[in-house]
Amino acid sequence: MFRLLKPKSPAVPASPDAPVDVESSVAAPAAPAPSWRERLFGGLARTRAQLGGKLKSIFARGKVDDALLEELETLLITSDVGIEATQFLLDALKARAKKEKLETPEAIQSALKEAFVTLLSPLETPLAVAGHKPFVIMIAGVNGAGKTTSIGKLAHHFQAGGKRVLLAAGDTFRAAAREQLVTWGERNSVDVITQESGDPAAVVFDAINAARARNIDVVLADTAGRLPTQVHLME
Ligand SMILES: Nc1nc2c(ncn2[C@@H]2O[C@H](COP(=O)(O)OP(=O)(O)OP(=O)(O)O)[C@@H](O)[C@H]2O)c(=O)[nH]1
Ligand SMILES: [Mg+2]
Repeated sequence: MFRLLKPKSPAVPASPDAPVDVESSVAAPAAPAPSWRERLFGGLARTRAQLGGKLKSIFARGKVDDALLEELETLLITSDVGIEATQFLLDALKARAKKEKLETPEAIQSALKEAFVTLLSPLETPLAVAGHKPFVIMIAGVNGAGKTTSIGKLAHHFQAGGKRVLLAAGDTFRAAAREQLVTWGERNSVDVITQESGDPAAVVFDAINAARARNIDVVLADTAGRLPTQVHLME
């Protein structure tokens, strides 16, 4: 019932939706095209420059007053930090400012950084996949959040740790999603279980059966984008 796509050639992981540089393949020798890593870090540098610039101007106020907290709140929420986490960070910064008189941009920045570390470090636990075989990870989330890209990265990570990986193309909502995952599979030399059409659950079911038969350690299942608050879609 299912189609198994064998990887064509091993290669380094790269963004499947990266633009194809047609010109460089036909034109006379030109400057080498930037690698995937260079393009990724270039994109991240732009984000960092924009966000960092805004943060810098907020910290430059030099004291934790209502205006600073308000600007910081807006920036955190618009950067998808989330309401609860933003409130935690603002409260922590306010309490620290009251106790320690934060009066320089550096002191405010370092207090915010520590509040972030307090918030995030309990979540930093190793992902132990040895307890189940296959260990199945279903990636769910909002459209465009980076699910399929993360699957590519995770596949590479698990393979580097000596695990056998299989991908399940459970985003059956649009054909391009399947092709995107297949490209990631090719880049990591990992098999991808797909179906021409149909039910995401059937694809994942097939993938798990295939994984059992082939002694696979980890199955990574892609899904179509959806809001986690849409309970019926999540179910
Ligand atoms: N800067 C940055 N971009 C990312 C990251 N992960 C993914 N992207 C980019 O975000 C876009 C969407 O990534 P996908 O992996 O296709 O997202 P998705 O959640 O699978 O999207 P849907 O399948 O449409 O719901 C692509 O252009 C990716 O290159 C990341 O960690 N950082
Ligand atoms: Mg996707």
